[in-house]
This record gives sequence, C-alpha cells and structure tokens, in this order.
Amino acid sequence: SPHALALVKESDKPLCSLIPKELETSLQYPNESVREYDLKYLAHMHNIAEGGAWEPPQCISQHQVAIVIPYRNRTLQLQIFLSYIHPFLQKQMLNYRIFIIEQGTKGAFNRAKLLNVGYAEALKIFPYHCFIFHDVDLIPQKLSNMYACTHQPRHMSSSLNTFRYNLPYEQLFGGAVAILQKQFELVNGFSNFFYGWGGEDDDFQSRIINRGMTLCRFPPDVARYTMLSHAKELPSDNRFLNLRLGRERFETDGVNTLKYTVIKLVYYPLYTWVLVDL
Ligand code: BGN
Repeated sequence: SPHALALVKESDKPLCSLIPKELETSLQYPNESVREYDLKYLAHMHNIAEGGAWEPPQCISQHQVAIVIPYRNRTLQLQIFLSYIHPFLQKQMLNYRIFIIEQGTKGAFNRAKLLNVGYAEALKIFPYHCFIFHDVDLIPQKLSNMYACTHQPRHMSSSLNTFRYNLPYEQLFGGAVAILQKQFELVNGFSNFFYGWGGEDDDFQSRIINRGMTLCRFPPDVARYTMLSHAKELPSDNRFLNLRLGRERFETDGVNTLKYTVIKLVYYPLYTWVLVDL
C-alpha cells in the first residue's frame, strides 16, 4: 500500500515480503475450551497493542488491514475466535486491528449496517487500505489464506465445513470477505436496510458486480473454514423485497447515508470495541 511505502522511507526497517514463506505449518484447531485466564495473557504473550492491534516488529507490513466483526451476544465464540485469530494473523505478518462492532440496541440484528459502522470507525483510527468483514463464528484452517486484499474483492470463506466444503451458489459473498478501501467506497459500502438474517451479502455482491468488479476466491483447499456451532437464525421475511429494491438504492443507501450513535468505544487488550446504537 502507499502508506507502507511512505513508512519505509521514514524508517530503517525493510518492507516485509508480501506473503511470508513457511505458511504451511498447520495451526492447532481452535481450542473450544479457552479460559478467561488464557485470554488474559494472550495480549501480553503476543505483544498485542491496546485495542487488539499489532504489526511485525522487524519489518514494515505491506498490508494494513482492519478486521471488522459484527457482534451481539456471542461471548464464547468471541473468546475462541480471538484466541485463535491473533496468532494466525501474526504469522501472516500483517499490520492489523480487530474491531468488534456490537449492536447495543434490541430488535433485529443488522449485520450490514454494523459493518458500515466498523468501516467508518476504523478509518478514524488509521488509514487502512484493506478491510476484512468477518463473522465471529468462522475459523480459517489454512495459514496460506492471507488476511489481505487481492486486486478484486475476495470471498474468503468459500470452503466451509457446514456446506461440506462446497460453494452453495456462485454469487455467494457472505461470511468472510476482503475488499480494498477504495473499492468499498466505490460501491458505497453495504445497504443499511437489511434487518434480520439473510440477503445483505447478496446485495453487497450485486453492488460490486454493478461497479464492474469481479469476485475472486482462493482454491478450496486454501479457503477452508470451520464454523463454530450455534443455533440457526430464522431468515428474515423482508430479505427478498430488500434485495429487489436494493438494486435501485446503491447510490442512495450505504456509507454515504450512514447514521448511528456510538454508545461506547473501548480499547480492550484484544480488540477495539464499538458499542453502537443503530
Ligand atoms: C442465502 C442468503 C445469504 C446467506 C447464504 C448462505 C438470502 C437472500 C434471499 C435469496 N440469502 O440464501 O444471505 O449468506 O444463503 O447461508 O437469504
């Protein structure tokens, strides 16, 4: 990124390689019985900065990545995810920060709007050039699945255990995706209209295609994920209508019309927490 190049000029550190070598070593499957105790020491053991941020000590990373996670009421999954993802991202030598964007209000969950909020709040902290929008229940199995941006927006979680490692349909762009900041701005982010489960990722996909971009994916053996188990959500009744009307709203609904109130913003040891009233 331009930012990394600027940093290199100012510092005596070299650029890190785009993709570190030796990413083959397999990681421990997420330990589902993480204890508060382990989490307490994770930040210290892994030199994580306040707010769940890190960058390689020996070189300047070429990837400045904001990992944005929509969240409500999934404490155990969040603990498992955090304990797994920090060591994972550090092996990839990224400059990253984890954002947990929590819907503080009752009523239907609005995943897409929370992701827009994460985008806006992240840019107030650092000029991230790459965004990863990521569900808290997804655990990447391969270190070669770089948490960085490709030239085209990338569907990351395309090989998922719960779908028997098959892509259910070609247009699927849900779960975990990577997109350049410029591209996100160009498509006007996500729609803010999708309350409840389903469709918001399909709408985002059409925004991307509508702007002349194409999706990309890594091969299935790289894009391999395990989903942490939880009760299934009931799909929302409005999702079909929102999807249909959404096509007319790409320009008039998105990050350019985003309105929300931050209730709390806390730099926790393992993540930046934004509690938001949508
Ligand atoms: C689709 C959902 C997506 C979801 C995938 C995978 C809709 C829109 C109406 C057709 N789309 O069916 O949001 O990510 O399944 O679970 O419900």
